[in-house]
Amino acid sequence: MDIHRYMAGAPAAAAARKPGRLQQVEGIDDADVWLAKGVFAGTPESEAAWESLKSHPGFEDTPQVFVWGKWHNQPRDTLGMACDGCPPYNYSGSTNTTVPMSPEVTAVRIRAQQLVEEQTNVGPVEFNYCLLNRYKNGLQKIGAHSDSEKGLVRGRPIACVSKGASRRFIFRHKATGRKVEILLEDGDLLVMGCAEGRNSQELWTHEIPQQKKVKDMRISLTFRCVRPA
Ligand SMILES: O=C(O)CCC(=O)C(=O)O
Repeated sequence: MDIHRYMAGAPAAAAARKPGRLQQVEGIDDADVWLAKGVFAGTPESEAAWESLKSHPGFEDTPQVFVWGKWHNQPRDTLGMACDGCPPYNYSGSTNTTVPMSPEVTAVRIRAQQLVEEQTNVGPVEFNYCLLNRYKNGLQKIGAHSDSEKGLVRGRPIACVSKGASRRFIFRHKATGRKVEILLEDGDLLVMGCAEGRNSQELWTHEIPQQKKVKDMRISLTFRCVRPA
């Protein structure tokens, strides 16, 4: 397994990375997957979002998703937040409880959009939906899956901002089974590209495994471009 621990002070690969810039994840050579360490660590907009989401009402506990032809429990809390006019988004067979996007999450969305436009080759992006995942502790996880692109604008990336506890994030190549692992820490921005020919969702699965020693909460804000109805 390729393990890339892109942490401050870590050796080799991490040392060569420019802090705070989106860069291709090493070990993933056939798809676009970019990571920027710490760009949302301690920023006013991300801290306000974190504070508001930790106890935000309306999260659905342990939603069911349809993966590999079966329904599975997903031990985490989820909530969708949508911009005005965004149609309902169907995530892996289930439509999440969705509320209007809060001002705090909107501020993170706008900054994430800017970073993606400035530091990748995907062109203009308009994220209009955020699927929030709240993992109360390391017992909560998300199994190996790739995000259904049904209902999303074709070729648009998915951007994920991590807040709170550090968690392992494992990519697995669908054809070869090869694994690439990164550590997602507070403030990291991960961008999974979906451009034709380098589509990370088509070629790789991703997952967050259980880590029993992790006692703290993590929340991910995953921004998507939902196709207008
Ligand atoms: O929490 C994360 O960083 C990953 C979430 C995820 O895989 C998803 O929303 O599809």
